[in-house]
Formats: sequence, C-alpha cells, structure tokens
Amino acid sequence: MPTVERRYPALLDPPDLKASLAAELAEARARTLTLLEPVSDDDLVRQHSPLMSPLVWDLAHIGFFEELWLVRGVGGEEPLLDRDELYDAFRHGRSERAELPLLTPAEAAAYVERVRERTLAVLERAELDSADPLLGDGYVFAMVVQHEQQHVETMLATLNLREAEYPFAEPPAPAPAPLGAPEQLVESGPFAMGTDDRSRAYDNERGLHEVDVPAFWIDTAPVTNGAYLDFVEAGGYDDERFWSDAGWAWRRETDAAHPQFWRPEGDGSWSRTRLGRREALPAGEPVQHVCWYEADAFARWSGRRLPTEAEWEKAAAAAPGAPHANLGERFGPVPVGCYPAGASAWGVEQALGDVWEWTASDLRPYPGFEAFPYAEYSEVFFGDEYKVLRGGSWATHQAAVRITFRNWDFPVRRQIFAGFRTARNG
Ligand code: AVJ
Ligand code: FE
Repeated sequence: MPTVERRYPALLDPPDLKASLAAELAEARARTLTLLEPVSDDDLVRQHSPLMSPLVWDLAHIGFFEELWLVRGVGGEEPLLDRDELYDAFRHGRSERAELPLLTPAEAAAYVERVRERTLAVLERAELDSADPLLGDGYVFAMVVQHEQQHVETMLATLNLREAEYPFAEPPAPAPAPLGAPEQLVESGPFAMGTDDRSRAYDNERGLHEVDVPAFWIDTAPVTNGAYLDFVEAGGYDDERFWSDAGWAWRRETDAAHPQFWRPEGDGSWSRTRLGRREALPAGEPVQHVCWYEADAFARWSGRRLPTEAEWEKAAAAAPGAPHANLGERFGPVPVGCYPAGASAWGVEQALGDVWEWTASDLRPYPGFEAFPYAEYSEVFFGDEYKVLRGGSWATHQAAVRITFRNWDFPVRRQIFAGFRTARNG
C-alpha cells in the first residue's frame, strides 16, 4: 500500500496539495478494497450484527458521500446514483439496511470506481486557494478522505463481530520498554483546547479556547488486559459499590462478567478473539471492548476516575503520532511501552493509536460552535447521551485522528476498539 507523508496542507501550494490529496484518496481506497478483498459476497451482504451495517452498505455509502460532496457538490455534476435515500445514514438504521434494495457487491465496487474517476477530474479543476471554507486548503477533499478512513474502522468492527476468522497478517510488534512510572503529573494551569484549523479539523474540534485545568495525575499508558483481569478476578463485576446506577443496571441486564471477546478457559487462563482468531489473552496489551460503564467501574475500583476530555487533551500535548503510534497499520493493539518515542510533553504514552480512550465527558459543543459543513456530522449528537472517546485506535488511519479529534458513542457500546486510562486529582 502506498504511504503518504504526514502533511501540513496550509503550507502546500495548490498543485502540491492536489497531488497530496489525490494520494490520500488513493491510499484510502486501497485500504478499503484490500480489507474487503478476502470477504465473500455472501458475507458482504449479510447483517453480522444489529449494531453494524452490511459491509456492502459501507462500501456504497463511502462512494455516495464522495459523490454528494465532491462530484455533485464541488463539481456540480449530474447524479451517478438514483437511490440516494438508501445510503443516507439518517434514513434507515444500521439493523434495517440488509433488507433494502442495496447495490450488489459488484455494483457497489463499480459505483465507487466511477465516482472516483469523476472526483479526480473535479480535483484537477478545483480552486483550492479559494476563500470558501469548504474548498479552501482542500477541506472538503480531506473530509472525504477522513470519512472513508473512518468507515474502514467501522468495517473492521463489523468483521470483528462476524463468526468467521478474517485472514490478517501483520509484522511483529515493536519490543515494549518498561514504563518509567505508572502515572504522570500534569501541572495545573490553562491550556488551549481545540483548534482553529480549517484544513482538516471537524466542526466539533473548533474553536481554540482556553481551559483552566487543575493539577492531575494520569496513567502513563492505557489500562492493560492484565490490570483489568485483576478487577475481574477480584469480583469487580459483582460488587455494586464500584458501579454507577446506570452502569449497575447495564451490568444486571447484560450479565456481563468480563470484556467482550474474552473467554475463561477453565484452567485459570483466559483467551480473547480478534477478527475471529482465538489467542491467549495478552496481559501487556491495552484492554479493549469495554463499555464506558466498565471503564468507570474499573477506575472506581482502583480508587481513581476517568479523565475529562480536557485533561486527556492537555496530557496528550505534542504526542507525535505516526510513525510513533499504532495507527491504521495493524490488526490489534500492541503492548504498553512499545512507543516511548510517541510520548507527549507530559510523558503520556500511546495516547494516539492502540485503543480509543473513554473519557468522563459528555459530547458537548465548544464555545462558539458552528456546524460545518453539515449538522448531521456532530451537532445532532450533542447532549448527555454520548460519551467522548479520544486518541484513535489501531484501526484508525492517521488521516482520521489527531490530538484534538473527538469521537463519541453510547456508554453501553463495546464493539468499538475502545479502552481507557485512569486519572486522579493532583
Ligand atoms: C464519529 C465515529 C461517531 O461512525 O457514526 C461516519 C463517523 N460520520 N460517517 C460514525 C461518521 C459519518 C461517526 N463517528
Ligand atoms: Fe458515513
């Protein structure tokens, strides 16, 4: 797969920016098609979980989003698809999509290819030095790249829920180094949260605003399977004291006794599956597939708490990201300590990559929020229903995450590649 240099679009002249965006579009498409290549047509059209779309829906939706914003929007061209409502995420819930008259796998593949041809022609003639915030710095093209990369992660979550093993191969993980200290002190003081960037950032990351954060301690690395297993074996799932009211209700209703994809082997050992492959539970890797309630209960059991998203973002300051982070190139997390060179200015490791990290915070707009370019990306999700996750996972491409990036999900969700780290007051 081609690799793309990390780029700073505002510093590129329009011709170089176009070449760079074309390379990013190509890289996203190669990742999509490589991922789906080993999946049979039957598994592309099937509903693997009520929580997820059929994979063939994601594929055509990737093309539809691109057609809508770039071919019809920027290019002003005629529709290539006459079934818009099928691929509008707000028209039909994920669990209903397999029943719709969707494009077949072959039709969807041909459709996304036709859209891409038109996209490249539109890019060729686009005026990226425009003062229009949609076109300027190539924002809308980068938005389409991010969208496709986000859906690759969604498709990985779907493949992870299917019974069959996905035939993945990956290089050995880097060798972990022992963490210097289990937690880091982040000193009190204001920090600049969010961003004013208009080349990449989503509306929910804007604008840059000062937040005063009292001193706090935060885990150097995400909580590991080994540490989480101590909570499981100490009876944490059966002790109401560690759970919030809503968390305890979830725990009783689901009968959960450990993270999703874990299995006790009867001899005292544990296994987990990833993409359908069963493996001995790796003690040193960050725990994943815990919901917010489980993360919160673990933190309370440890005498700690989840960090707020302001704390998380402050602690992650200057974390360099790829290539010093596990982003978009493997099929699971690597052990903690594998990326000492990825440490933040405060000594926090693996903030970017490996697992999304649940924070204590609800998804709310920053001061002065303005929906751009469409309210359905974030604005309609603001409120107290969703918890914010930060930092991206092993399944997240570097084009679709940054320190200011905000992800969200319901506090009951476990199928995403989410773990957490804990904090305490300083
Ligand atoms: C930001 C991950 C919550 O998957 O619902 C994809 C991303 N938005 N297409 C989602 C998204 C539109 C979104 N999340
Ligand atoms: Fe989408």
